[in-house]
Amino acid sequence: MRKVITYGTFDLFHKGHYNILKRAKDNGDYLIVGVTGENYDIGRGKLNVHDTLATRIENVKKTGLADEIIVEEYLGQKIGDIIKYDVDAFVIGDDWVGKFDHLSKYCEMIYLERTKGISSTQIRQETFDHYDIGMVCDIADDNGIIDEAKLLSGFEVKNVYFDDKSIADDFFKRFEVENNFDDFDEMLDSSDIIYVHCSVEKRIDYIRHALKAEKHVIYDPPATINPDELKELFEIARKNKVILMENIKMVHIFVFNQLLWMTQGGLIGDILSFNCSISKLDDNRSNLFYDLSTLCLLLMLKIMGQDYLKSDFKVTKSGDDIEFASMYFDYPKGIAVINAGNKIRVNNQLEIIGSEGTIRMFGDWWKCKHFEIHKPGLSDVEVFNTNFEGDGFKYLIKELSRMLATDRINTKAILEEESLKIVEIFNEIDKKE
Ligand code: C2G
Repeated sequence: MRKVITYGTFDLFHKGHYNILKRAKDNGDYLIVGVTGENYDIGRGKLNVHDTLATRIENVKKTGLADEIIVEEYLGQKIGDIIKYDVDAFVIGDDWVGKFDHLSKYCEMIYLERTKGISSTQIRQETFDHYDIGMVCDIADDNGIIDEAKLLSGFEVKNVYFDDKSIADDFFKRFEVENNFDDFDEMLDSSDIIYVHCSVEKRIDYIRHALKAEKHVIYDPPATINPDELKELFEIARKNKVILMENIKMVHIFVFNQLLWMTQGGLIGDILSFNCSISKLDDNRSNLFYDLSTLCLLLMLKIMGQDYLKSDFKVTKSGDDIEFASMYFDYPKGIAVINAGNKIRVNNQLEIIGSEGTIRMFGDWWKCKHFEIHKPGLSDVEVFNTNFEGDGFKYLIKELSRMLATDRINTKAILEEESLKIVEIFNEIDKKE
């Protein structure tokens, strides 16, 4: 019996998919179809997948061509599958020509011509809504959104409004955006989603204005350091049924959930100490301290909770700008210390000490690419990793697209509670000075 294997995502199942399965089956007696798992697709940058794994498997099953369906979960699995299932031939479309030649060591490699004129990408473009993103900025930087939005079909940064017109030339040297508006209202009219990317003191007006115009908003947090103003923004968003989403990418990355699982699930015992530091010296925006410490505070609140007994802050300022602050929070079972510097360098790192182990993250820990668990007495270090290029904006937009597609504004993903608590902390720091 000749066994044939083929793989695919089979999203929005179409004629091209059917044809390749049919020809693969005709190539032997027994057909195994590997359908890609969701995490595998996300890991290989295929973020546009619309159908769930269950639907995609069901669609393959309905063809009646597959004798066996398996799930492809990780890079490299194909080699193991060929050996495990004793496969004679591997079939794949010719869009992959040359990419799998190394598998000819294990079985016959067959590339078949793709069916012309049809693809999942094309169906997605024709079927689903399109969202034009307009961005407000006061520095010649996009935080990664321009390139990363392109990875999700239906999303594109089309418009820009410069809060500071003098940065336009620098900006256009680095990025291509179709329309540059002189007037913010005009940009609002031409955009479905607004990304507010400017210094903290200017954010609230743009956000409020965009929400009142019933636009979805992504903003660099904090929106303000006044809790009443933030509550007002939440209210407008709710009333106008639009999404108000913090640009905090780490919460949309699966390593972040693993970190919560390890800490909240008691896997390193009681948390005795949470220590995290962050600094950024190459950004001249005023009061960047608030942006930087938002990341630290969010993680602290997620891991240690909101019920600390007391807090204290030591702040070093230059004029109105906070250069460095040390923040201290006394929890019933542990202590959290956060050091955030705008002009004063500290090593970026995170250490969470539990009664049964320590978690460490180095470098740009807020990207949540990896963390280590050190267990007392064990020489082995457990490492949790995720592989992605860029800043992670694509995962945030993916989440946004999920909310838009299901018409469900997921406040858990929006971090409303934590954002408010963070702004309350900032307000306290501000009052203390
Ligand atoms: N295909 C085709 N004609 C089309 C579209 C797709 O023959 N018009 C084929 C592809 O070449 C592939 C299969 O259908 O062999 C599944 O395509 P996708 O769902 O796009 O999956 P893909 O991303 O190509 O994944 O491990 C995954 C595999 O490497 C392939």
